Amino acid sequence: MVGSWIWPDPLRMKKSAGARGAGRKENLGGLFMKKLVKLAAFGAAAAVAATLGAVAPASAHGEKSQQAFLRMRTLNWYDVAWSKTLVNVNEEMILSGKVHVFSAWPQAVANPRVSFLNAGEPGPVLVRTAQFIGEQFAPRSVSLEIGKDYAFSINLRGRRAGRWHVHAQINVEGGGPIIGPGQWIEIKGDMKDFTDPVTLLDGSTIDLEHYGISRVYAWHLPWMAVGAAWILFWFIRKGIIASYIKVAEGRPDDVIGDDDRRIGAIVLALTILATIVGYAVTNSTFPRTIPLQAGLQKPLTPIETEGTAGVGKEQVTTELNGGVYKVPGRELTINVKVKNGTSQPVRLGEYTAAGLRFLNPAVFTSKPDFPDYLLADRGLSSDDTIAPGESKEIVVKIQDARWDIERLSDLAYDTDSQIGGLLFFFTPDGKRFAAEIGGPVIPKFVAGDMP
Ligand SMILES: [Cu+2]
Repeated sequence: MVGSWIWPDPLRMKKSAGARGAGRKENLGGLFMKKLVKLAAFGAAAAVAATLGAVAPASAHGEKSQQAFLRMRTLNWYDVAWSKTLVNVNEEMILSGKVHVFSAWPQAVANPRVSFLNAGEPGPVLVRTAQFIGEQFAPRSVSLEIGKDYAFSINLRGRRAGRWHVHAQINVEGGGPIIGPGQWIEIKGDMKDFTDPVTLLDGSTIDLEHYGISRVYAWHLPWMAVGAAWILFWFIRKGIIASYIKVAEGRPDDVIGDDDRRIGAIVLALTILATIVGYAVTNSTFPRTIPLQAGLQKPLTPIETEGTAGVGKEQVTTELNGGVYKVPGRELTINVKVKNGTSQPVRLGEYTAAGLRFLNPAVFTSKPDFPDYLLADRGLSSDDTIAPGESKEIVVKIQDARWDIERLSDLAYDTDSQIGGLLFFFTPDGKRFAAEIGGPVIPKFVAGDMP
């Protein structure tokens, strides 16, 4: 559909090119057609740009496109919770949770030496007003240590009405965003009523939502107008690609005339003048400013919860003794050597990886509140009880369609078919102990029991 607009009739092109070659003997009709074709092409390009802009807010979950090993073997999210799923514009909610930094962090991903906690949302539909790692206010990038656990919480405030998928997310420098579990949040009200009051160091309060907005327009609109005029001028008068070819061939004088140079010099002078005047005016209007605080914040205190660090001396440790991933059945069977270093018997209740939770229904008698697309509440089976002080090899079966839907089954096609994640063990009185699990499993592509 678009193609027929962009590409002019080849015969006509040939004719007009020939006419130019014969010494600019184009008749008025030919000239008119050429301009029309160029305008049509310009319009089509604008239409394509507008369409691309309009389809941008897609509803898909990008995390699925990340490789299975990346999601299972980098950050293991757990206890992620959204304090509300329905908020009004201006209402606060808290996204909190814990994250375990996987010990065998994959080589292909940069270490989380510079990491930034964030909420993954489709644009600023909620604004962050504060965030904490442990007890520490953590608005900047932080260093996360391999093998440690961290608790986090993000204060969010409703801004744009709608139904949005909101994830916990940590951006790792050199590794990209690592996305945690997501939940649908409904925001009611009108963005027009949204305010974002912030108290400055001098005690005055401003509304960040509207602060300095006229300056933003005043600086951007003139530049955009100049840029648009520049593009339009070259497009209509000489053609951008034709001009580029001539300049590339070393014949800039064919394209750029004295008038062009004059206008260029005037625009350059105006730009420098605008910058100097703008700088002076801004400096005198705001004599006291500090630069954006962008350094690395450290050190952070990891948490010592029931996480893999253990509580006090009590700890459950595990070791992966091989496993099989049956692709047709979406079933992972792993042999795990468990050492119960606690004073009570424990049972395996949950396996979590890439934000997905596979629960043992024998331990979880009621369904916890968690996004359904990530919760396989009957996805894990394991019958063994491990006595205090005992070491025992157990067989764990993890089976659910979510393996496939969330594309963790892709691990069968990864360059190293390794799983990762956390196992949660529970004592009879409900105390929880986490243990990291990870290592290679063998993918199996045929159903049945044959090897
Ligand atoms: Cu999502």
